[in-house]
Formats: sequence, C-alpha cells, structure tokens
Amino acid sequence: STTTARTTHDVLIIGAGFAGLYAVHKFRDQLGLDVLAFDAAGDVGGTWYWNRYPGARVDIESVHYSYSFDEDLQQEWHWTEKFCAQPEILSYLGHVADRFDLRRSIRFNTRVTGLTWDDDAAEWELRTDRGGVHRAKYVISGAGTLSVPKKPEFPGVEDFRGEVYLTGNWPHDEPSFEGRRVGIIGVGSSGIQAISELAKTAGHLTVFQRTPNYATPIGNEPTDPAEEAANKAGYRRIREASRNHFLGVPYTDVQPSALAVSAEERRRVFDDRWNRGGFRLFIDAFGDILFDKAANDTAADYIRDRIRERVHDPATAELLCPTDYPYGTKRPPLETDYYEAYNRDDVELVDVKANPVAEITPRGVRLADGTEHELDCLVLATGFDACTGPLLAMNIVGRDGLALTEHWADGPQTYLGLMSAGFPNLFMITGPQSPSVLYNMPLAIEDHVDFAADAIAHLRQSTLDVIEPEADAERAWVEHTNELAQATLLPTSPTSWYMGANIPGKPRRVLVYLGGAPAYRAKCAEIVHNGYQGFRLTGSAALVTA
Ligand code: NA7
Repeated sequence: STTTARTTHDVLIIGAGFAGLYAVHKFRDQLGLDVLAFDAAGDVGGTWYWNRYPGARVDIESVHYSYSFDEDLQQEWHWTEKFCAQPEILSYLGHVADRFDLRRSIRFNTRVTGLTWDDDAAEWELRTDRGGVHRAKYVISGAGTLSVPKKPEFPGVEDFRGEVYLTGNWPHDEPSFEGRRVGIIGVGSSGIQAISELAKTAGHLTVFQRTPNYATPIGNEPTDPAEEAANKAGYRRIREASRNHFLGVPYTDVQPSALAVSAEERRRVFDDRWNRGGFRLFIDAFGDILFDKAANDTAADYIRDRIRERVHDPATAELLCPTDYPYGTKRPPLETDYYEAYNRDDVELVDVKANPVAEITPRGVRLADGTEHELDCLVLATGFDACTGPLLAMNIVGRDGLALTEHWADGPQTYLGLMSAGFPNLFMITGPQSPSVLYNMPLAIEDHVDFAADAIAHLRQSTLDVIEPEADAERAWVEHTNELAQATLLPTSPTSWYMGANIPGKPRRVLVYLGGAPAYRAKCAEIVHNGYQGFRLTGSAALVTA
C-alpha cells in the first residue's frame, strides 16, 4: 500500500506551508526534478492550517506578506483587508496549491519521523509515521519556525473537566465560547489576538498574565481599491524595496535616532507611526530603538502612556504596562481593541508573575496562593519551541551518525541559517540564525528556496552532487550572529523566544540573524559569487563510479 511505500526521488520536501508549497513548484516545475513532499496536516497551509484560533491574523500587510514569484498570481489575487485574517490566508494558500497543481506531489496526514544521511549512497533516507521510507539526494525542510507548540507545563492539565485548547493546534470544529467561563494563559501575539475576540463572546474571560507585552495598534481596514490598484501597478518596485528593508517591508520613514530629536518631534513621530499601524512604530520610527536603551526607553514610555489612556482602571492599566524589559526584545504583538477588552465587566486580568499558576485542577486554575479560578474552557497561548524545535523534532542524523540534537546541544550551529556542517544536502528554509523571523516570511522563504535551487542547479551542471558547509565557516557564522545579537538589546529580555528563553532548559542563544535582510542577502549573494565560499562541494563516490 502507499502507506508503507519505499520510493526514491530527486528532492524530498518537508512541509506544505508557504515554504513547502513554493519548494514543490520551484523544484518540480522550474527545475524539472522529481519531488515528494510531506505534511502532518490534512491539507496545505502550515502555520495557517494549525493556528485557527479566533482573531488569528497576519502582522505584515497582506500585500507584502504574500508570494512574489509569480506575476500573474500577485496581479490576480485580491486581499479583502490590509492585514488579512487566518481563513483568507489559508484560502490563498489553497488557491496557490490549485493554481500550480501542487497537491499531487504532497502526502498529507504524514509526519516525518526520521531523516538519516546514508554516506555510501550519498542520499537521505526519510521515514514517516505511516511507515513510508523515501530516499533522495536533497532534502528541503519547510518545517517552519513556530510550528512546535511549547508543551503545557502545568501539572493536572489532563484532569481538567472542561476543554483545553492550544492556539497553535486549534480544533477545526470552531468551538463556541458563547456564555462560557473561559480562561487563557499567555499574552504573546497569539494570546493578544485571541483575547480581543474571546472577550466579545465569552460569558466571562480570565486572562492569566505573566509578562505584560508592548502591543500596538495594527491599523487594519478594508482594502482601498485605489491603493490596491497602485500596489499592483508598482509590485515590482514594492518587492524590491521590501527585500532591501531590514524587516522586508517597503517602509521608508525611519529616522536615525530617537535621541537626536526634541521631545515634541519624537512624540510627533511616535503618534504618526502608532496611527499608521503595522510594525511602523517598531521598525519605521527610529533606527536605534533596538540598539540603545535610552532610545528604547522613549518608545517604551510612549507605549505605556498610551496603554494608561486606554485602560480605565488604573491598577489594571499598571499591570498591563511592561516595565522589566525593553520594547521589541520580545516580538511585539499588534492588536485591535486589545486594551479596551479590559474595560469590560466580564474580563478579568490575573497577575501570575507574583502568584504563578500552581496547577490545573478538575475545575479550573489554581494559583500558588491557593486561589482557584473556575473555568469551563482553558486556552493555552503559551508559545512555541521556536526556530530549532521543528528541526530537532525530526530525528535528523547526518554524517558518521551525528545527531542534529547532539550537534546543536548548546544551541543551533548553521552556516547562513540554511545548512549545518555534517548534514549535507539538507536545506533548512528559514532556519535558525537566518533573518527569517525578523524578515517578511514569504520573501524570506522565497530567498532561501531560490538559494537551494540555485545551489542544486549549480551542482547538477558539473559532476558534483553534495554541498555542505565547512566547519570553520559555520563557526564563524555562529559567532557573527552572536556578535550581532550582543550589539542589540535582545539578550536583556528574560523570556524572549528570539533567545530561546521561553522554554525551560533550552540553551540561551540568539535564534535569528540581526543584521537585517539586506545585509544578509548581500552576504548570500557574495558567497555564491565567490563559488559557494564556505561550502564544500564534492562528488559522491556513487556518482563517480556511476
Ligand atoms: P509567545 O510570544 O511566546 O507568548 C507566549 C505567552 O505565554 C507569553 O505571554 C508567556 O509569558 C506565556 N507563558 C508561557 N508559559 C507560561 C507559564 N508557564 N505561565 C504563564 N504564562 C506563560 O507565543 P505566541 O504564540 O503568542 O506568539 C509566537 C509568535 O507567533 C509571535 O511572536 C509571532 O511571531 C507569531 P512569558 O512572556 O514567558 O512570561
């Protein structure tokens, strides 16, 4: 049967989200290779398949957070809102799958459980939870960066009599919260989006907050037809400007320093960026916010003032104001009417920093001081094992039996956040130590898939068929990414997933390249130009004897 199939291909692709879908198209339709892809989900979508919680929405304008590789696709597709909600992004990915006939190359409901490099054959062997064993010279991981939810760390979850929901693995039957007592743990991007919606429907909502967040208005609105027409007419220029911007968006108004202008001018800039929404306050206000504590303080003060204006009860407002870490060192959430939710009588904010969650009881949540909050449903918006988690979950074993878990025991080791020494021909799309999670994801994905495709095409033009990073080049890259992080305020955040600090026991290492997308892209181009500098390109014995 197909479930226990043993097959051989040119390229195996893991995932059918933004990365896997583009990879199937790129390798199958543009390079003419034999590909097979896998996804644990029942259909395409990746992140947008699993994160179906109420309020799930993109934080980068949809016109930018979309594929750029096909001109007709971007001309024909219509986004109904500036920042689209999850169902629309999922239907976009479904449309892409239809348009390029991608599903026939994807095995759904199939999880990759093992990946082993066979040095004699110079091939990867991939195993699935359906008993499949598949071989290929090249593997593309599109397993994602925020796809492995953090395990619930509260004793007693199994004994809770009500329902438990994970934002990152939301059921497809759209549970109703109408009139019910709902509790939610976590106020990251997911929690904040969910809270704003749940507040409207739940009978009573209890928010368990450990670390408050700097959330700012997303500024969502229906698509303006004139703007859409202008965007479509200028898409080439827009994509180019995006790829030349730190965060992969075509913003142009950043000023050098928050400290170089008067308090009035600063206020004017912050007001303007706040009102325009998106990541403008974070990335398009002042260039030193992520690097200089005094500059950062001006933005943090501004946001705290705005929170105090919006929340009526002063004690609740203070609890919602972050004080012990700089703005932007945790990924800043974007919101619509989030702070106003706390002005409702049926929404309660509970501080679990001072008084942590002790356990989940059959009736609800019990805190360290013994207080019990009775609930019908509990939503866990507690985050992800970011960036490394998806790769480390696949039992990857490279050359000489080296396990990826071993190679990365003290934190990820990559070259360009794309490959790892000892793991030949394995391309980690948006891997750790690449700019991905601080870049516009679809563009980051296209850049990485294109890099892999060019590398493979380059190999195939010669008698070579194996590419892997030199150990020295990898060491230098890891050092470089660490140095870049040290120059920012990121390491000062006690719980940021950017630093691996949200998971107990996870090595504290920067998981993202902080030099910005343009510097990163220039570096990649230079490396290719210099004949794949830092990579070792070889011909396998199999190829030589063939
Ligand atoms: P995040 O941003 O990691 O947020 C997780 C939230 O859950 C955060 O508020 C955590 O508080 C909280 N949390 C986690 N564990 C606990 C425990 N044990 N007790 C109390 N509170 C806890 O994940 P999201 O899913 O919201 O967002 C992930 C990314 O998806 C986002 O950054 C975007 O890129 C899209 P803490 O801060 O650790 O005190």
